[in-house]
Amino acid sequence: MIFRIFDGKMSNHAIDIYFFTMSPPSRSVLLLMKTLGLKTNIKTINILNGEQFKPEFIKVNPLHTIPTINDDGFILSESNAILKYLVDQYGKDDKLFPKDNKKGAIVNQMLNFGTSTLLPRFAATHFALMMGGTVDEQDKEKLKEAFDYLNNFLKESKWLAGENMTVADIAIHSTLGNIVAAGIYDLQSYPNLWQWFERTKNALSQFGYEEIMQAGSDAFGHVFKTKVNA
Ligand SMILES: N[C@@H](CCC(=O)N[C@@H](CS)C(=O)NCC(=O)O)C(=O)O
Repeated sequence: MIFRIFDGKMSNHAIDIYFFTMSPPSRSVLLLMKTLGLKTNIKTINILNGEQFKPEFIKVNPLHTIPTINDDGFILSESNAILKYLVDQYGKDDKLFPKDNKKGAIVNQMLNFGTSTLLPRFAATHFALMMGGTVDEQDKEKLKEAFDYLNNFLKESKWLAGENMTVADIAIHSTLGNIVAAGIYDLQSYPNLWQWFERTKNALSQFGYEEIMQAGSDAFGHVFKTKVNA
């Protein structure tokens, strides 16, 4: 029997998730759903083929971003909002997103760092290469600054926001997964960050890490390397 440390409240219905495997915020939401033991109905939106612009999806999310969920008619986009909603609505307890104001604020700080700093810096350094261009030195340094920030933070702390793993660990791990798979930056040279990366992977292994995180980042790594070496 699997010991489910993050058992969710029982939910009989499946929640729709508009998802693409290579998208870090999509993966963190899906992995959280699995961690909470929720039933999911995955609706793949292949953004490489422009499927996010299909009228059916624009009706659901006019901003055409994934992840988006539809929980029994309640439609929500923006991964950080979705992560909080799911823990509040279905978490057996508040470990993955503490209700305590200050603890919750640190989770928010890290989630916002993930989507407002890390994800754009990842995009600036990797998407230009995929399009056949070059990357500014300044953009490389900015990405390394983000690694340094996380590495220093993790000197004092086992997890990114307090004494337990939270949704911030899942979200930031997801973006770093694409960076590791692309193979340009060596995260192993940031020892605290690398140990935490492995720790998070182990903690999530029983909730579908391989099928969701590993498979998705590997798929991104493959496309990245194919385009860059073409
Ligand atoms: N801030 C959003 C970002 C979502 C986002 O940009 N998703 C990308 C994939 S990683 C996407 O949907 N791109 C397609 C598009 O914007 O048309 C979130 O955290 O959910």
